Amino acid sequence: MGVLTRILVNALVVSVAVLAGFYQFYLKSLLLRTGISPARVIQPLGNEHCKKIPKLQACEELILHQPSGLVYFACSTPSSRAHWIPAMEQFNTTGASFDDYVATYDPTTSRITRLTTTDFHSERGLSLHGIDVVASTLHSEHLYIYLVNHRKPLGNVSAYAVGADSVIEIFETAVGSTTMKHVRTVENPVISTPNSVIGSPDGKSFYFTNDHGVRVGLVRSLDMLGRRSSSVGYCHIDEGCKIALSNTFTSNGITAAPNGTIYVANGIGGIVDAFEPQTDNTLALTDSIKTDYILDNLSVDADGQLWAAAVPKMWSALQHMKSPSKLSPSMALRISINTGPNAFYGEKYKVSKMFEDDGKIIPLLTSVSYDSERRKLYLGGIAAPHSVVCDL
Ligand SMILES: *[C@@H]1O[C@H](CO)[C@@H](O)[C@H](O)[C@H]1NC(C)=O
Ligand SMILES: *[C@@H]1O[C@H](CO)[C@@H](O)[C@H](O)[C@H]1NC(C)=O
Ligand SMILES: *[C@@H]1O[C@H](CO)[C@@H](O)[C@H](O)[C@H]1NC(C)=O
Ligand SMILES: CC(=O)N[C@H]1CO[C@H](CO)[C@@H](O)[C@@H]1O
Repeated sequence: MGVLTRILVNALVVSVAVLAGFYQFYLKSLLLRTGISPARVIQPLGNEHCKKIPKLQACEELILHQPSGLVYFACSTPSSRAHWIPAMEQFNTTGASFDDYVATYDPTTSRITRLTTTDFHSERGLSLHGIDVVASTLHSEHLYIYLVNHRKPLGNVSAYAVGADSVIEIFETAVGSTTMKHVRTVENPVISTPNSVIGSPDGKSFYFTNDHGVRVGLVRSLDMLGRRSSSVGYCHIDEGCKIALSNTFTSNGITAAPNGTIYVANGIGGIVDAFEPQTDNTLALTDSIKTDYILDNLSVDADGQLWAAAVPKMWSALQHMKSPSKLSPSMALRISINTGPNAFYGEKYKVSKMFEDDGKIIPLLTSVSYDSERRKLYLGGIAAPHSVVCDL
């Protein structure tokens, strides 16, 4: 063999080995998580005692207010989602709704209240995604609402070229009120591709996930293949914003436990990471919880158990977001501290499937919250024609 041939053969052997390794360690588990190979079979679970809430459409995220049992939903319209989901590079502002809203659902009366804003006069409107609702430490009836608002870019520029001009809006309200009052629009370059948000009880600061490293461009598709470009940001209205955690892999849902532990879903990786916030507001990793599913948004119930919306079939999920009338299966997972016998062998967490549906009860679940006192499971879907409450 000549020198050149040898180099080529070596290069080929190395590439094949690298590709095989990539297949073995990354693609294979990715195909498994996405439900593509082996093809995942949907086994209905927990979906028998469910009631649809037809008025609450395309509610990407929902937050339970445990003391009152009220649930706060951030909603839009399915047709708007088909055009405008910046996280999915759907950038057609013509079909987008900029009249999205927050609504409450009261399980005792089934009453839905669309909160009106008295003083939010921005002609740029509301196009909602993640939401958090937090009771004030001083007056527990006083609530702060944090919203991810995907505005369309200003001026004569196409959103396809520059992406959404996303901000975090802070409102305040009282438990059971029908209105919300605008506190602040937080705009900052660090808030670039915001997805999910968790706010502080003083209405002044929040953490949020940036689901991609850039707003637009081909490079975003590399995220699916393991590029670590998403991040967690932190903002304080008096001090500005900073990156709290950089170079994360497909960060999506974020939630906090009452003791301050912050959980972030690594969507494509199917992992929930637990963090302790540091005094400088950066995040230190304390734990990683692995699941076999593509993960969405997270919540913690009053018993300290973590709930995650999971995507059993990734391919149909993508189809559903483009054309909301196409159904996509849904799944909810509960992650609890393992107290069973295998805890001894180091399995600290137990991941249990609690809800599974072919999409007819709810297509593409993106947010789940469990009221453990009233034993009610709330389900919202980014492009779903209704929201759902189930007795569990
Ligand atoms: C954008 O949405 C409008 C309104 O639904 C539609 O007429 C138009 O064809 C869409 N454009 C693209 C590029 O999809
Ligand atoms: C906006 O930009 C497009 C393309 O860049 C151009 O054709 C159009 O005339 C512009 N419209 C205005 C109102 O400036
Ligand atoms: C916070 O609570 C969670 C359970 O909700 C627990 O797993 C975690 O260890 C707690 N963290 C601290 C620092 O106590
Ligand atoms: C805040 C929020 O709801 N985030 C994610 C929930 O899941 C959907 C579906 O994948 C994502 O698009 C959202 O970004």
